[in-house]
Amino acid sequence: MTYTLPHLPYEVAALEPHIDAQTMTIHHTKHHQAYVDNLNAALDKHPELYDVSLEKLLQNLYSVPSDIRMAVTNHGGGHYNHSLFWKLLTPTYKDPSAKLLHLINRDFGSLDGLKDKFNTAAKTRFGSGWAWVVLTKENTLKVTSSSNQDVPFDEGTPVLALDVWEHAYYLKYQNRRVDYISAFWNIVNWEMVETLVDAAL
Ligand code: MN3
Repeated sequence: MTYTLPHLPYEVAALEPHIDAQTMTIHHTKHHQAYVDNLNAALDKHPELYDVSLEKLLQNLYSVPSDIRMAVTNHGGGHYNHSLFWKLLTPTYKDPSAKLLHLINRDFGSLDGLKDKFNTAAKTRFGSGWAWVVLTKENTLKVTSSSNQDVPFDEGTPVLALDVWEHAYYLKYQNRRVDYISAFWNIVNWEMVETLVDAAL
């Protein structure tokens, strides 16, 4: 089965003023769509790989045929990351539950402790990439970042993600990546974070 662009779980303007409708529209229907199209174009050369989940392909890139490995890394990663990212945003913000906050406090001291580490990772990722919270194999929460569309599976299971490619913020924030990062905390879907943590524990 070829990959298709997932629907956004909210209207394109729903995350304003933090993420504007024009950025959402272009990001979703142009950038994300291009990752989907390019992933399909690569897998069309080895259609048996449509039967392997995208997660498995990305976790075992060395088993992907070398002629499409780079395309699967970049466009498969792009499709995977954006599909996750849209779900991690919400127009109806709610603080983390007591249960999730307990884990956050254990591993970062406080929610502000998590935010500080994450903000630094997002700010200092040079060029294009992502900031992440992952749940490690030892079941602890950890902040990391990755370049391009790489997914940090070697560090753990992604449970929170922020796209820091310029295409994610440039129309509204221009060079002010820091302002985009602070705005992100108003639209984080902590319920989804908890769901992802629960599934990985
Ligand atoms: Mn993007």
